[in-house]
Amino acid sequence: MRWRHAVFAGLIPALTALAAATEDAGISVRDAWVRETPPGMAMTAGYMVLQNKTSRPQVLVAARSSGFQTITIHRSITKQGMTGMEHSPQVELLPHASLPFAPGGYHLMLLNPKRTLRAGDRVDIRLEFRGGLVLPVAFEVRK
Ligand SMILES: [Cu+2]
Repeated sequence: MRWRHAVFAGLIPALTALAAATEDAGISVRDAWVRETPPGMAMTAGYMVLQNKTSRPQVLVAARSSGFQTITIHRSITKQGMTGMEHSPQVELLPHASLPFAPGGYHLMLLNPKRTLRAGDRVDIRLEFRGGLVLPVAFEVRK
């Protein structure tokens, strides 16, 4: 029986790699928007609904855009009646689940926009996931 185990041990990693390749497109984003910035405002926030259509967890690890100096992933939290924000180095999406980035919760913190953002403008942001998947998303600027 020992040789059979050896065969299975060799097969399983190959099957896993195949599944990863076909499921990589299984993350979608909807309702992506960025809050309008008053002139001189050095930061704003981006919101969206992420949906993981795959059967594996997916992990958002970074967001980048040529329109901002820096983008970090934040979460608004309330502790002992005080509201603040904390940096989230990564956000895990559970299999077959959606996760909202919304006021009062997760958001993309967008620092130092290179131009004033007005309602109706479009902002392109690339979302980077663990494993190398990059998802370009067009965010609409809203009031
Ligand atoms: Cu923030």
